[in-house]
Amino acid sequence: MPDQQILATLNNQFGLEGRLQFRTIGGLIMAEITNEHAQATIALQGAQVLSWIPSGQQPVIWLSDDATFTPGKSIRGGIPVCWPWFGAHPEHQDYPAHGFVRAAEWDVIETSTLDAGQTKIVFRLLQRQEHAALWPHNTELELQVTVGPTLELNLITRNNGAAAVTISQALHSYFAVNDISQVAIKGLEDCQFIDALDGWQRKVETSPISIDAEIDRIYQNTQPACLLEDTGWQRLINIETTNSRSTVVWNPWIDKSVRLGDMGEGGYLNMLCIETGNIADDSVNIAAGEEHCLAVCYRVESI
Ligand code: TA6
Repeated sequence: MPDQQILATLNNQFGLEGRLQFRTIGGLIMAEITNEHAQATIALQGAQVLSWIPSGQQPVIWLSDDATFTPGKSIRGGIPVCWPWFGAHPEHQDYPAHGFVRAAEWDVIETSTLDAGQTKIVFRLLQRQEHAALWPHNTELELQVTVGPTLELNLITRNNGAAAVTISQALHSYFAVNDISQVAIKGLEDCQFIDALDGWQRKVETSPISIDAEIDRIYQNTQPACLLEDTGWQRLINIETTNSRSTVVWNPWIDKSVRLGDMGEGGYLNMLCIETGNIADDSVNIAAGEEHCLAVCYRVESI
């Protein structure tokens, strides 16, 4: 159970009356946000958004019914931050998949209410001794999250070191869908993708994507926008990105869900990952003293 003193200090320093308070779920501290536009929950571990529910809407972000909230263990669902490498580490297979920041405790450095009533919270992860063996670089990471009629995330990498660094990254978003058989992804047509289920072969997308089996694809050189059409819930989720050239599409379906063990009963039927990032050919080189900002904005509209 997190230290009650830490909780009290967080609420004193960063709580917003009636809009943002910190509390614990399982072994983790969460920021609970409620404003006139939406509700959201964000874990300090991984600065991981776990839910976003615009007023009068179905949840947009999916969280597994079997998710666990254990320090140091990544949470199944929400928006995990994959950084500074996506997937398996290129050289060290024993390094944690998707990097180490999703299991690290981030600091809250700012909270505020914006003019139109949105709630903004900023998290930071500075270089730490415990991560040095995995990532011997003087970098700092900041995630700005704005909760309102849209959900906006800005992931900023600052290279405070004397040498350039190369990263791959993703905002590994799990979207909630009414029924996986009634969705389509549009905007990735004609893009090349790496098929992680077929020997990492490179192929080209020819049509809007519908899902009827396990899928795990890394689309390269993608456009700044795509959308998730959910005819079951009669809505479109618009995904607008900045400084992102890769999009990952993932659903574990049945067998992989069983192997993962925390997807929940039939969870794969109600989630779809569409991840905004820079991966493989689109990895990012950041010069000494420079910074890079990966941004995404989710906007829901009825159809
Ligand atoms: O983003 C897709 C992916 O890389 C899949 O290969 C799958 O492993 C998924 O991420 C989940 O990874 P995790 O480490 O959270 O189990």
